[in-house]
Amino acid sequence: MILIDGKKTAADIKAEIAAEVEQMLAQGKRRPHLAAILVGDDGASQTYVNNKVKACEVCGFQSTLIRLDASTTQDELLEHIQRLNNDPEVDGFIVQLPLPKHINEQAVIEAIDPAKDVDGFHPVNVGRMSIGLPCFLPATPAGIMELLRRYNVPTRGKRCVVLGRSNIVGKPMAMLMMQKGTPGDATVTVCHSATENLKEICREADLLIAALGQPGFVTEDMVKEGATVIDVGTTRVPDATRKSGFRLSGDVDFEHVAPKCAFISPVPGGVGPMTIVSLMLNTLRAGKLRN
Ligand code: BQF
Repeated sequence: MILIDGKKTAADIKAEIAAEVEQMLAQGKRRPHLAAILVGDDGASQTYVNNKVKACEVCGFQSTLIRLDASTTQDELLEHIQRLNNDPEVDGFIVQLPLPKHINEQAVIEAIDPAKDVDGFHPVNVGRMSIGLPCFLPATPAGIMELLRRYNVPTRGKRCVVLGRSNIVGKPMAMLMMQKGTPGDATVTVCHSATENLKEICREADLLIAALGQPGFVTEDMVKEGATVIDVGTTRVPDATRKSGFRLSGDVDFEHVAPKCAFISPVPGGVGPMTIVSLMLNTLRAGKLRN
C-alpha cells in the first residue's frame, strides 16, 4: 500500500510556484494576485479561506480577502464581483462556497468574468473543460489528477467509480477521468443517492473516488484488492479530545480499507492540500495570461 501524501506534494508544488514567481518578478512582471470573497462566518469556510490566503503567502502571491456580513444581499455581492471583474490589479478571484441561503449561488457564479474564474465554476469554463479546451479546472478534481500523475497511478483502460455528482467535484472528476490522456482514458461510472447495487459497482473499481461527504461511507467490503482509493470527504465530526472540538473525517474507513489498496489518500493531508494548490496554479496561470 502506497500512501498518497497530498501535504508533501502540495508543499513541493508551492515551492515550484514560488520559484516561478521570483522569475516573473525578475522579468519585471507583477506578482499574481488572488482575491477571495467570504460571506458570513461559517467556521469551516473561514478555515478554507485562511488556507488559501496562507498558500498565497507561501507562493509569493498578493492576496485580498473581502469579508462580508452574513446578511449581505445578493445585489451587494454582485457589486463586489463587478468591482473585482473590472480591477486590473486582480488576476483571479473566488467566492467561497457555500453561500447563505438567501443568495442564488448560480447567479453569483455566472457574474464572475470567466477569465478571472480561478475556481473554474463558470459555465464557460465548465463547457470548455467538457470538450477538452484550455480552461480553469475546478480545484479539487485538478488536484486529484495531479496526485494521480505524480504517483503514476495507472488509469488507462481502468474502471473508475466516482461516488457523488456535485458540480464542484463528482461531475468534473468523471469528465476528466474519461478524457484522453494520462491520467485519464478510464472507463467511468458515477454513483449517487439513487444508484442501485452501489456496493457491487464499487467492488469493480480499479480507482474509487469518494466525494459524498458521508464519514466512513466506503467500507472494506466495497473495495477490490489492489484498488486505488481517493478520499475527498472533509466532514467535521465532534471530537472532545481535540482542542478545536472536532476532527476531519473522510468518506473512507481508512483503517480497514487501506490494507487492500495499491494507493490510498488519507484525510487530512490527502486531497485537501491539493485543492488549495490547484487554486494557486490557476491563479499563476491567470496572472501569466494578463501579464
Ligand atoms: C487537509 C471544501 C467542502 C465544501 C466547501 C487541507 C482543506 C481541507 C483539508 C481546504 C474544501 C475542502 C475547501 C485539508 C478547501 C478542501 O489537510 O486535509 C485543506 O481548505 N479545502 C473549500 O474551499 O471549500 C469547501 C469542502
